[in-house]
Amino acid sequence: MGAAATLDLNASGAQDALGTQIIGPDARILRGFIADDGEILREIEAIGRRAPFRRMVTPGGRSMSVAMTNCGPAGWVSDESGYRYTAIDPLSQAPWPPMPPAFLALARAAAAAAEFPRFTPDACLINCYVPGTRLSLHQDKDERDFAAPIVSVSLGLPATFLFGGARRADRPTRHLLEHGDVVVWGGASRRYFHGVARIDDGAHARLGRRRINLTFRKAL
Ligand code: MD3
Ligand code: FE
Repeated sequence: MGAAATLDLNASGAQDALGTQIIGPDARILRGFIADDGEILREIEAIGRRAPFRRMVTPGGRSMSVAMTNCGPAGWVSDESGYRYTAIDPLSQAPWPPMPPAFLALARAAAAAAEFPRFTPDACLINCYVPGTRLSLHQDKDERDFAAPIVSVSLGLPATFLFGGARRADRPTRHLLEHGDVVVWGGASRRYFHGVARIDDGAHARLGRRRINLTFRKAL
């Protein structure tokens, strides 16, 4: 996409013919990017059997409302001693399940569509929300490589994504994320504050009373 088109979309918040919406510097929502969710959903269930979703504890001692697991060489964990990436799942003491080829292909295709070729994630954090859960405003700062984008995949119940700015006080814009939407965050947006508003009650045809979000990262 040329510079002029980019500016147009930024100014209007409009969507191009391919369903791409630009919401910040190098941040794009690819609406309905997932053509076929079957294999992705089967892989999530398989990962959840080997590395069950669990509510992690923050360094402040509070249990997060979102349940999490990981796949890939590195997994994000939080406990009393802090946030970090580990090769080993602390629950099983085994490596995190490998990143399924279908996950890697999806993350790469989305990054390439958002003009980040050669994205090779080594971590996939999988968040599971039930109605009533939320993710408060935060920055993702535990990765080593801030030049790499983050690719996020929304599945199941819809959510309102809160997209702030470089400072916590920056008022967030709100963006509805639905099943099959993929968002790519790079450039300056990569360091912006963000969160997820409380999930409304409801049931999704494929996932029931759940929202699952995959975030692909280059952590190591
Ligand atoms: C913007 N997850 O896991 S995904 C997270 O829907 C997280 O589960 C949310 O924030 C979720 O850390 C939002 C979109 C997302 C992920 C990482 C970002 C947006 C981001 C990093 C920087 C800026
Ligand atoms: Fe985040």
